[in-house]
Amino acid sequence: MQDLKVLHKAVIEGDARTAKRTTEQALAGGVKPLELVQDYLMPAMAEVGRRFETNEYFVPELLISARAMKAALELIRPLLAASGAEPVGRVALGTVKGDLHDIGKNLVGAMLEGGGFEVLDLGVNVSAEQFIAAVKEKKANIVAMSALLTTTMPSMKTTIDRLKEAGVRDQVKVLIGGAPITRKYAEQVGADGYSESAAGAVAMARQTLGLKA
Ligand code: B12
Repeated sequence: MQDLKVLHKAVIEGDARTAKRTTEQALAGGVKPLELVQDYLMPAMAEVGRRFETNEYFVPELLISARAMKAALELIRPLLAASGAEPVGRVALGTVKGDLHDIGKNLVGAMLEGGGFEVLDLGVNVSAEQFIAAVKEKKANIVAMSALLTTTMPSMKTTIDRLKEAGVRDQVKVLIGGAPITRKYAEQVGADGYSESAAGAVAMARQTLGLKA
């Protein structure tokens, strides 16, 4: 079994090929997909964030690290998905308007799929209207919004307000998350749930639908 620190290092250094190859080998060797995410990929991305904050990294480094993380996640995502059982709920998931960060959102989506939810991934820069359309047309019963920028957090409130105006707020539970989001903020904007992690998102989604955690 290879040393999985190689995977951690590959994401930090933005080496997508090594990240992909190491992930493939680890999965073939029986390492659990969730272990790869929680013990190697997420800590690596946290270190990338730390380097960015201390000006050791700039936007180009962020991008190549994000690409390496995605290369690994693409292999892991399908494995986290449910085994074909009836979905426990349908989630309209997206990064809010003005915001292009999608790594956390993708992890949340993968974890929700792993938790038995059907995920309608609306992508990034998602408007209130797009969330409303997913509720009305695709019958989503959870709206899950991600925001990484303090400047895009207000889009969450806008979406919740528009869901009310469209008369569908009562049909859905609203979950929010992303690095700048707090429980207090979730309460302020009238969301039904908040979690600081992708794993917590699954428990929160189940809880809001009244299912056992
Ligand atoms: C990678 C990154 C980028 C990449 C994004 C690539 C991509 N495809 O996503 C690129 C280079 C494109 C980028 C661009 C920008 N970025 Co940026 N970026 C980051 C960085 C380093 C990491 C974010 C990340 O992926 N984290 C890893 C994931 C796994 O964590 P996460 O997103 O928080 O998600 C977890 C939880 O929050 C939660 N979660 C997330 N969403 C949801 C949703 C729900 C419903 C739930 C329940 C939970 C949940 O679960 C996830 C898993 O546990 C952060 C720094 C940081 N420490 O956060 C800055 C950061 C977010 N970026 C920042 C900035 C300023 C920008 C730019 C404006 C830079 C620029 N000058 O152009 C642009 C904005 C572009 C735009 N319009 O969106 C700032 C934001 C500052 C602020 N106060 O708003 C940060 C904080 C860096 C900093 N300290 O200055 N960025």
